[in-house]
Amino acid sequence: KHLKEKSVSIVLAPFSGGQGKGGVENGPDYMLKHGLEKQLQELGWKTSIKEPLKDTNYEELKQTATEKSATSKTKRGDLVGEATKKIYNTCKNEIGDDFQLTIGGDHSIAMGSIAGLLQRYPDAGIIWIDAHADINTVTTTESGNLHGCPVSFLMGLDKENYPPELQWIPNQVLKTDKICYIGLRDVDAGEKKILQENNIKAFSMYHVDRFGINSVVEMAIDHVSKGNKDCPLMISYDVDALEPSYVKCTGTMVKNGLTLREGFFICERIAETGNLVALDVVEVNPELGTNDMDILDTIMAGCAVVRCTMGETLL
Ligand code: HAR
Ligand code: MN
Ligand code: MN
Ligand code: MN
Repeated sequence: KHLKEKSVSIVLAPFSGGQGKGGVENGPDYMLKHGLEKQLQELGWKTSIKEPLKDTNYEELKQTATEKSATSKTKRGDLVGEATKKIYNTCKNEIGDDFQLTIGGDHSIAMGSIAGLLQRYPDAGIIWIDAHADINTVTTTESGNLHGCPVSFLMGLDKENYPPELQWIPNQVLKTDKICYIGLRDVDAGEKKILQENNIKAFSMYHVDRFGINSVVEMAIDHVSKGNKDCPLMISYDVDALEPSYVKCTGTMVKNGLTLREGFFICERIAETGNLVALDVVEVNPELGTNDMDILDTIMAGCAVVRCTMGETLL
């Protein structure tokens, strides 16, 4: 409906500064080596690759980052600011009428991909698949990791405390009633308060069990679409939403997650609306695998999320 042709821009976001573990910056490489681009071509997509972070010297950045942001409560603010702003500019200016597929990297990259998408589709609804709510503010975060904060930054919550490097995010670009979560099961006390106070729609694993995944996805689509049957939709997919026995190579595993089928069904059902315009796949960290099987499982799950979103299982 929204795309003129079946063409996808694959935005590579090999970035790990939103959290402390190395390796998640290799997610895009592993997924491409697994054949992701060819898989999309086989589904009839014209593909092109965008690399907003290609010329970034991270070693240099990391040095200044530790010095400059030593006083801030959030970690590596300038690193995250620099990387997400580049991703933002690419997503805002270089996607045209393509589907926007962003491959992370940790979930802080969604500050760039979602802010960018919302410049092109200001009305888009965001469906956030995750074990975590990622809505901590500078004030509430206990870890200081910015991958636990992207949603609050996109909403302009606690803006007076933003690290200066993240001031570029357009103010309140994401409205509190245009996002819906599925899969939550590890939400900090401060985050629960923010969700409640702002009336933000969230389906935890409890709701998945209570209503079943089909009803949950239906309610999520309805909520973010606000009565517009043509509302553009984006999925921001953290692979830690999935049950860790299938997805071990991710930085913050939480047990009792979505089954693989539930996780894929979410993508398939949203794809079926014909309204999808963008997808993030994040937190694939191949370096956290202790054997090749575990690594392959996680990469395969990440690639399958992309294919299910891009129409593989629709007849
Ligand atoms: N809530 C915790 C924090 O803010 C952990 C969240 C980060 N983990 C993620 N994000 N993978 O989805 O630090
Ligand atoms: Mn998560
Ligand atoms: Mn926790
Ligand atoms: Mn996340």
